[in-house]
Amino acid sequence: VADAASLADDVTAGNRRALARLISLVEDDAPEADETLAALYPHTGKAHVIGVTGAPGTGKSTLTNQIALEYRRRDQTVGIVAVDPTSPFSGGALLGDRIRMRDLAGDPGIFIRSMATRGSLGGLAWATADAVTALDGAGFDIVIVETVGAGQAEVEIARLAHTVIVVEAPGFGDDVQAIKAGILEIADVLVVNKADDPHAEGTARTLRAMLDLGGSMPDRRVAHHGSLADRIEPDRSQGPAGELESSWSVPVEMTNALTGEGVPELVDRLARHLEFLQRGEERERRERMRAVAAFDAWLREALLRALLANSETERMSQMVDRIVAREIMPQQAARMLVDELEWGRDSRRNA
Ligand SMILES: Nc1nc2c(ncn2[C@@H]2O[C@H](COP(=O)(O)OP(=O)(O)OP(=O)(O)O)[C@@H](O)[C@H]2O)c(=O)[nH]1
Ligand SMILES: [Mg+2]
Repeated sequence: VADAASLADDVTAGNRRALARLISLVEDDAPEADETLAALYPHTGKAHVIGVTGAPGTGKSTLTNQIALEYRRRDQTVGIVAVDPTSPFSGGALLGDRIRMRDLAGDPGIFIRSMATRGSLGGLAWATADAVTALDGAGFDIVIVETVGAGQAEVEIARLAHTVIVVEAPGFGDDVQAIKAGILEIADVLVVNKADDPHAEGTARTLRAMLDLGGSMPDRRVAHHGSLADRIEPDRSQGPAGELESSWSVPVEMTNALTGEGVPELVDRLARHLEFLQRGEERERRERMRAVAAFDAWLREALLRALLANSETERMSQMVDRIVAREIMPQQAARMLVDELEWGRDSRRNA
């Protein structure tokens, strides 16, 4: 614990090696990681966390590089986490990212880290959240998380980021089919990158039309039914987003990430989105929803661990036998196992 506290101190003091070490601990899912993050946690919550997502090859890394350079011009420090869920299969892509981000190398106001975990995509999402906490605690003004838009990962990013940039690229002409369903819903800012492409204007027009048609998008940041959110914040977590949410209209920006054209305007937008969040209760609403979602997920994890630690392997094995023999259903077995625990019975009485 003393080690964790001193590592946390080093991180908050701006020691880059300590920060790198902490993120490695996070990636390895080491026990010291949690202790260090816990010590760091009171120092967090200051960074503007920006998610950059979109289909492969749309220019997310190149654009992230430019956004970071623009923030540096504005005297803001920037931490970057590049997440590649497929990295175990394409180590080369990460190397490519590192090379493209070379403009930023050597600048103490920048910290870049590619995340790779051997675990599941879910595990990667948590490791990324912890890396964001680490960068936030290290005092970076801006924390950018780049992920390939791959289904659930987009939603996880939306939970993590204050501002979500969805990057699209032209080249599909005006074909709306090419725009992945669902991804528009998590965008706070849409970017058509590769503005040098003759189809870029058309793509931007199509996106603007889609946004107009969509009206107020359902907020996908909501938690699922049967979650902690249902109990704690039934009004906030379900149903249409609040008035404030709908008062932000998603802009479509055009950028050329090779030259940096359009990037200052994009960064202005990001700043305006942060102002929007801070104006009303929107930031507070999002913070609470993030807190509830994280609490809910960890609660499930902790409960399962406690249950497994307190249940006889033999007993569980018997239950599996009975399920296979069709004497009891899996849900009955689960209920029975919980009921057999002291605290399981208590919780039922209180429910
Ligand atoms: N013409 C043009 N090419 C661009 C632009 N931005 C990026 N590219 C190129 O598009 C390719 C992909 O760029 P990346 O930045 O790696 O895209 P990415 O979205 O990070 O890719 P993944 O991380 O693999 O999903 C590279 O060859 C870039 O040089 C742009 O604005 N215009
Ligand atoms: Mg990339």
